[in-house]
Amino acid sequence: MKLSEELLNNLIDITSNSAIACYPYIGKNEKILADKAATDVMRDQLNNLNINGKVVIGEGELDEAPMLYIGEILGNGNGPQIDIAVDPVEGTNFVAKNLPGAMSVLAVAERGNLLNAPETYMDKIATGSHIPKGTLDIDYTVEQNINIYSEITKKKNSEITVCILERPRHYEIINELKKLNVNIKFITDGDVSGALLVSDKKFNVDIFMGIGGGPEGVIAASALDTLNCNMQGRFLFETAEDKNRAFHMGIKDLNKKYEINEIVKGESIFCATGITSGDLMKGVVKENDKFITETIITHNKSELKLVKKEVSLT
Ligand code: VTB
Repeated sequence: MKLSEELLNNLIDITSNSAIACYPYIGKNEKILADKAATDVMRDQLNNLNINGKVVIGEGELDEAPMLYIGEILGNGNGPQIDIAVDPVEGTNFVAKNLPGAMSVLAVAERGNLLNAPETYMDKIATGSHIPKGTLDIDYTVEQNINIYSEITKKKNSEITVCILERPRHYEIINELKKLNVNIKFITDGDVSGALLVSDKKFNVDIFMGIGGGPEGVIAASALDTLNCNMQGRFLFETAEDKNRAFHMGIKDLNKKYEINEIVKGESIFCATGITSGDLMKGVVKENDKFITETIITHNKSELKLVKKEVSLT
């Protein structure tokens, strides 16, 4: 095991502190300030670690983002070579409007093991570990996927729930699901959390599908992989410029359908602290002279662990 327990604990501290940095902005309608507060803390603290880190999923690219851009080198250089995916605030709208489900997220893997994802969309499908790998497929119709799922699980359509981002681009899928009498869990943002809902029966989500952010897809895959779940993804490019940029990031086949093990390889850690309370964990709570945070962490085929932390106000 190359990713150490020490690194794991450091990551919990960092996402906790970046979630706390966001706390003053909850419900203030200031997405950019919230994101900056969390990003600054995450960046500073990652830079203090004994790692030779490289951001592969970041807050934009060098020319457009002052912090945590793709390709940025982090850490003091004295430690393992790792790839880092950062999402200091997953669900900036949730923080701005004080809605459930915002979290601060980091994922790491050994160097070269996390797909470099461009800032573009990704078509995704994910299921839990009870479904054999390669069973559902983004290239099948909605009906085919539902039929296969129903056959394997012996669930009627009316007992199946699909989670999907509520967007006009999904109207066709949504109509199809309605026709099939499948239940829908709509999410307005935050499709990292949405995808993770397939990881445990208690969340009552059978399948996650639809088009969301590519970087969010890679981050979700890093958690789903350690939990033995399934995911497929395919980048979608709107403009020639998008395609060109992706090509230069090393994506040679722009139509490639990625299996989860091509998105994340080997050992990985996924670490997310709640900013506002959601399905996965509670948000930051301020109590007298301390903050209380909840973090979920996965590592190397372990269970999804929930860690509570108390951080004193200084
Ligand atoms: C999703 C969601 C994000 O972007 O990836 C979504 O997880 C996709 O983009 O929280 P659109 O909003 O354009 O559909 C977010 O909502 C925001 O980054």
